Amino acid sequence: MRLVLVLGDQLSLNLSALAKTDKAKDVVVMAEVMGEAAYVPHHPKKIAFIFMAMRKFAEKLRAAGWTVAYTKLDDADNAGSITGELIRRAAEYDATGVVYTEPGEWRLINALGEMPLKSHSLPDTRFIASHQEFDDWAEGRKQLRMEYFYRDMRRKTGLLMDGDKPEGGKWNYDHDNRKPAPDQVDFDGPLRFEADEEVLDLVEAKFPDNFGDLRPFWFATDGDAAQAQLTHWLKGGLPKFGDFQDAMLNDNRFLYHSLISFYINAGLLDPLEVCQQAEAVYRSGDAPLNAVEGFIRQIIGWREYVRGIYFREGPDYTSRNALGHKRKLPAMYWGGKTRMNCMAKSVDQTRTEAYAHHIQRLMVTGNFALLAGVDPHEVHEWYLAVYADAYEWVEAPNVIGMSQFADDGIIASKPYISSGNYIHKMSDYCGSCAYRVQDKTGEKACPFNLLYWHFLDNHRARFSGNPRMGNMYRVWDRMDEDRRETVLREARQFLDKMDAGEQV
Ligand code: FAD
Ligand code: DLZ
Ligand code: SF4
Repeated sequence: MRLVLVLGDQLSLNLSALAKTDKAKDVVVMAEVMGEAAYVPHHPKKIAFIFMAMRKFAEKLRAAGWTVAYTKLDDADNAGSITGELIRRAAEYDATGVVYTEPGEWRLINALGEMPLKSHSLPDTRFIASHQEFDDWAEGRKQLRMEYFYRDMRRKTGLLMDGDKPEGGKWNYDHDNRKPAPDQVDFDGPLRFEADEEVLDLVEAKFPDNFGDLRPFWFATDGDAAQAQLTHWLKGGLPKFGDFQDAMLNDNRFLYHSLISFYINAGLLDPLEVCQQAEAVYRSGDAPLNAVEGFIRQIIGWREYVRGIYFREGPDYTSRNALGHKRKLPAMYWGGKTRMNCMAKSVDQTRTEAYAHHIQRLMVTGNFALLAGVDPHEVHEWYLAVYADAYEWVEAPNVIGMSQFADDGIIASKPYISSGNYIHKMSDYCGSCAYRVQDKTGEKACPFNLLYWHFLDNHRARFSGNPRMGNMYRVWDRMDEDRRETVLREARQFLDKMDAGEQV
């Protein structure tokens, strides 16, 4: 008999390792281990979500006829790591080897590869593009533009296609999206589900100092509940998803977002089925094309594309630092007080929900870290820890590549930076901030305004030749010299204050 490893983010009945083994003979190994629960200080909600979902999935496997050797975190004989557990179970069951589906992090791929057991790794077939397909697409291209990859995925899946043409005549309806924050949100956010109290008590006892609120815990922890959340959102959230995708509000954390990344990434929902359900809503006339195309693009476009980049670029991707940034991650990321309302709100909801939506991650916390010159590896470890949907294959390209430009432009053709203006346009944060977004210099100047020019000035050699950034340099160069000096001096003063641990 063989052991079949099922990891905490592989909770799908159609997992390749399950499909290629025999429930009459083989034994599934699932293990809650410190090695996975503590390699970064994960948000307590993320740990609880994974443990609850793993326990329910083990029951589902047993009901389907599998033998499951399940180890709880506080079991006395817990070996503490995935490989340790496999070695222990191999001796217990006299197994001839281990079959597993490729994990989503190089760290674990390498550990499994070095294990002193006969093992067989299978591709993770829960994605639309295989590694080979992505590499074939990428080969020989000067720039790996997501948009072209996405079109191939549309053709491959047949989603929103009208014969061999894109539905409606255009591949991408982003032009119709990105409206500023609405006055009223007529969708009541995600469904809330009951928690497993035993797991909550366990996580509370074992991870008392991790950043993040464990309670109230509301995530879905099995496939049926995750589907209920999807159904709820397809009806109430999808129709306006496109319009307000980039909006941010003080008093609404979720707007029209789907809140399904945790579920898809852990295996509770299948990405292709999710998109097919969204397309059905469009076909029945209940959601407009701009919303549905925008949503499907995030999943078969961005999600697949970032995974392709992670595996193509290899294990050193997370240590890249093309801009040479060295600053330590400021205390405000761990809840330290800040006068910047946009940062305070984005971090606060990260602490309570283990969730922030895309624009908060990209244009608030990511933008600030990049403008302030924070070491991208520290930024990467923060995102990997604090979001319940974070595993390296998806987090690292978004952080190292898209947000921090640390991969030197593989994902983003220019850095995602902005002054306070963008945040002001897309949110109501600035109205209740101690800083003034209109002020470019002076005591109350919005820090994003100061740091924006400071960043451009610092990286002139790298970016002034970028055709998409020439305009910004021209504006900067046209400012009179006194003003430029004031901006740079005030930016440095701000950074010095922050580094000294003072509240900024
Ligand atoms: P929605 O806004 O409703 O979008 C629908 C779905 O599209 C998501 O559930 C997700 O599956 C997919 N999606 C959207 N954008 C992306 C993207 N850029 N990459 C991959 N999938 C995408 N997403 C993660 O799943 N895990 C991460 O660790 C993660 N880290 C991020 C870090 C940064 C700096 C940035 C800028 C983005 C990150 N994202 C990550 C992408 C995106 O922010 C989240 O997928 C999204 O916010 C999840 O919320 P939602 O389910 O409500 O998504
Ligand atoms: C994230 C996570 C956590 C917190 N705990 C476990 C665990 O105890 N057991 C497990 O099998 N998986 C866990 N995971 C998910 C793994 O870290 C994930 O499978 C790898 O990082 C690869 O994506
Ligand atoms: Fe953020 Fe600046 Fe607006 Fe304050 S004024 S909320 S710091 S963008």
